[in-house]
Amino acid sequence: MRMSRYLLNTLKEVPREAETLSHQLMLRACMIKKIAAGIYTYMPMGYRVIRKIEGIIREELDREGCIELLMPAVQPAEIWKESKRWDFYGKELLRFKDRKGADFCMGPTHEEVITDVVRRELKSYKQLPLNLYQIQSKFRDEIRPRYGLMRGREFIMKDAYSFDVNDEASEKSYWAMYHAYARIFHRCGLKFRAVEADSGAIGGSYTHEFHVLADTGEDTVLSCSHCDYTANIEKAECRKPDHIEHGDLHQIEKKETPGKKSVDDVAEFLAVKPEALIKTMIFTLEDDTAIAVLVRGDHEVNEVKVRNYLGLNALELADEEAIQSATGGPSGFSGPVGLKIRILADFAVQEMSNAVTGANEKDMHWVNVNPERDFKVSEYGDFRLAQAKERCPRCEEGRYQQFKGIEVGQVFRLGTKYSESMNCKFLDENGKEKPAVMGCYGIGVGRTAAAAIEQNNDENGIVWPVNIAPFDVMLLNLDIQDDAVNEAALDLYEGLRKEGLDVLYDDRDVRAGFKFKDADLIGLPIQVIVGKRGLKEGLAEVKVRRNGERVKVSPQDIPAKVEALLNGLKEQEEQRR
Ligand code: 9G3
Repeated sequence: MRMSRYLLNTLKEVPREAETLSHQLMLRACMIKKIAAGIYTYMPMGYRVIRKIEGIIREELDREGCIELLMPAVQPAEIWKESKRWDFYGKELLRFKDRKGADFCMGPTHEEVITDVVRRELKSYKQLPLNLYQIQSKFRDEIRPRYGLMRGREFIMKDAYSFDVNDEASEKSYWAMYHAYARIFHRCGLKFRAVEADSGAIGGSYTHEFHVLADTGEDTVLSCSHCDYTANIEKAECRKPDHIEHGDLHQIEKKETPGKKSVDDVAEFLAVKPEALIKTMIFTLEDDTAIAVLVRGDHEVNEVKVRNYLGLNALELADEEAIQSATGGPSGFSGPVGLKIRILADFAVQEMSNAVTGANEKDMHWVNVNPERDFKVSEYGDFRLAQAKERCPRCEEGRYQQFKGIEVGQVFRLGTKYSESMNCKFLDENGKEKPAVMGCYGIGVGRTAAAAIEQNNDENGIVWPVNIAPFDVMLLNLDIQDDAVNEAALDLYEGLRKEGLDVLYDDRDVRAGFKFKDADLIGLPIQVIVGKRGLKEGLAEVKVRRNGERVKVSPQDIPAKVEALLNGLKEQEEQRR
């Protein structure tokens, strides 16, 4: 492709609305153009990356026996009413009426549609296992779309759905997709982790998220340094603390702590360590009852763990009024002593003695508070956020390491949630009617491209992994006024394409320096540079974008040299761990 004929106007300045690096670079390299909040046009070069990622996904899923189809983006409300999700989702589900006043939504996901498709086709267990997938635009009306393709409102997702005769078969499908995902992300040249994630209140089922490691990732992931236990911080389990033999329990005493609310302020004022405090969080449940959750002063409540323990879909921190009515005192001075509401406490609280807690009274705290003597805990559990460096709950040697991740894929066990509610059944070998056991699997295609940039860049721009680069080679002609150089450049252009390589030929009438900057910004893996000076020595130059390595080669050896360099890069990138 010739740059002079292409649609690729790079930007020198960083657009101010772009907060993350990948968003800045995608805009500067003219890969995307925003048309509305969270809604983008994939510009020609950006779309080539999308197509490369889709190609890898298709190859790996087809190899697994998955079958591609394409479902509608517009979905009728009826099937969402069957699955009882029409009233469950709020404004994130973009709804509208057609000319006859019928209700529709822009599909944010396709469980209902695929279950409707399969229930019409499925009769016998002999048709299972079945794994159908599509690569399709989704729409989720995010309240704050940001970071470009990372959190858009309309985005391209590969979503797959598996149908099996029973849980055991469904488990096989789940792990087949799990390993297919690992192959996909390795081939995309990404360093990633499969992470045990929170599967919501649905007990028993589990899910893994695939995170690309990047400091700008929004998710926090904890991974054991020794065994391979890796979990999203929302789910990461905490090792139960070792039992501590208490010393003697002192007399409880109320102390004035004027205006001291935070753990650090109270600890400093009373000259104790934060871990001597019991932090009391008051939550209101869906039915407006209040509960208290206690954690040690140096720990944080893990709301997802509490919500799942209670089997709730929603759980929120009590507001001032709810705190007042539940504890009798203002926020910032809450404590368990004298509380009439249900109290959950993290295991670490069980090992505390002579602790400090709020006195449910303005500017007052209790000291020498002892669990069971001074307050009753209804249940102890793992209710806190795990932290880096603490011991792994799964093995004896390891400690948690914390890293930031960008979630690019998810694999879910769905069980019969949709097949029951939407009557997607089959006759088993005994002629008995059974609901299909389902799984669903998503990859954010645009988000994978953005995550690849977050993980592959330097001060000059993008450094594309070979397998998802929009082109293989950037061919720079430094002297387009010179016939000999033009002829050599065209020969190279043809020679490289004959090797089956995708070439972007910078034949623009601009200064060399400008071409070098653009080549580094756009980030193709290999640059081939042809100019008068080099040709005088009968040489052209090859530059590897990732490490800046340059080598002068006679033009006729360039295609083979480039092919070899690309294969070497591919090798390294696919082995990334
Ligand atoms: C909605 C809206 C937003 C949503 C959903 C439904 C997330 C919704 C979860 C999933 C699960 C899997 C198949 C591919 C992989 C993920 N956000 N989810 O169901 F109506 Cl507005 O989408 N679906």
